[in-house]
This record gives sequence, C-alpha cells and structure tokens, in this order.
Amino acid sequence: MIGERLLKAMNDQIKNELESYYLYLSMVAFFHSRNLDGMAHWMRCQAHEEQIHAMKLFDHVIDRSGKVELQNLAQLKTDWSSPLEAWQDAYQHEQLISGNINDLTHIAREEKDYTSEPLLAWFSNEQIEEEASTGKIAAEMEMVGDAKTGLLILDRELAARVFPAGSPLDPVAYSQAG
Ligand code: OFO
Repeated sequence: MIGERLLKAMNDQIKNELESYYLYLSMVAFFHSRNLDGMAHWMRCQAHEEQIHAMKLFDHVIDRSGKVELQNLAQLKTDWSSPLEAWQDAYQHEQLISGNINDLTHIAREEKDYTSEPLLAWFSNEQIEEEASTGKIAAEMEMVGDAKTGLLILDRELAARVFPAGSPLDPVAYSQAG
C-alpha cells in the first residue's frame, strides 16, 4: 500500500512524464516542418520513452494498491525560433525532470517508502542518460551554428537512433498496421 503523500507525488510525476511525451511530440512536428527528419525520428524515439516512463509509474501505483488520477496537461510550446532552441529546451526540460525525480525520491525517503527505491533509482539513472544525450546534441548544434552542411550531417546521424521494439509510433509498424 502506498501512502497518500507519495501517491500524490507519483500522480504528479505521471503528469510530468506525459507532458514530456507531449512536448517531444511537438518537437517531432517542428523538426518535420524544417525538413529535419533525422531529428524528428530521434525525438519520436524519445517521446516513446517518455510514454514508457509514465506507464512505469502508472503500473507501480496500481501494483501498490493506489489510485492513478490523470491530470490535465499544460499547453506546451509548438514552435521554436531555431532547431538549436528546440534542443536547448529539451536539455533544460530533462534537467527539470531530474529535479522532479530528486523531489520524489526525497518524499519516498521521508515517508520511509523503501519499496519504491528500486524504481526511483532506475529513474535517476535514466535522467543521467537523458541529460547527457540532450545536452550533447544541444552542444553540437551550438558548434554547428549556421553551417547547413553540419546541420545535415547531424540530422543524418540522429536518424540512426534505433526505435524501441513494439512501439506504436514505430513508422514501420505504423505503416504495416494500415
Ligand atoms: Fe526524459 O525522462 Fe522521463 O521525463
């Protein structure tokens, strides 16, 4: 059984993860509008991961006999002044989420809810990885500056990210589903 305070914090974090999904999906649309299909692909993979993050918490709450209460999502940005700005936003967003996970871990410890520690440790590790990946791409975008060739090379590189198996957003699975 999960305590009330941690349950509320977990429900808040489900919303945060779904907002991450929503934000990154918005970036997918933005990158496509700039013909940066490789970046759009990378973000599509990322959006899918965020959906998984939300569902991990969703299932944890259910397994602990808590009630999931979905909340309204905020209206998120739909446009950026440049691809660089979008990547900088993604990096900043990951830092914000790392802070959310730290707060959640803090509450779990205050509530002596050691049962949730393995899951929260998984999220902390995931945040290290996601801050590193978005931060690196944002830094590379800054190096590229206005150079179109550099932008195209980076776009091609990001197109190589492997899509998580079985994702409903997988372009191949999506087209085969007809
Ligand atoms: Fe980007 O890790 Fe979840 O939100």
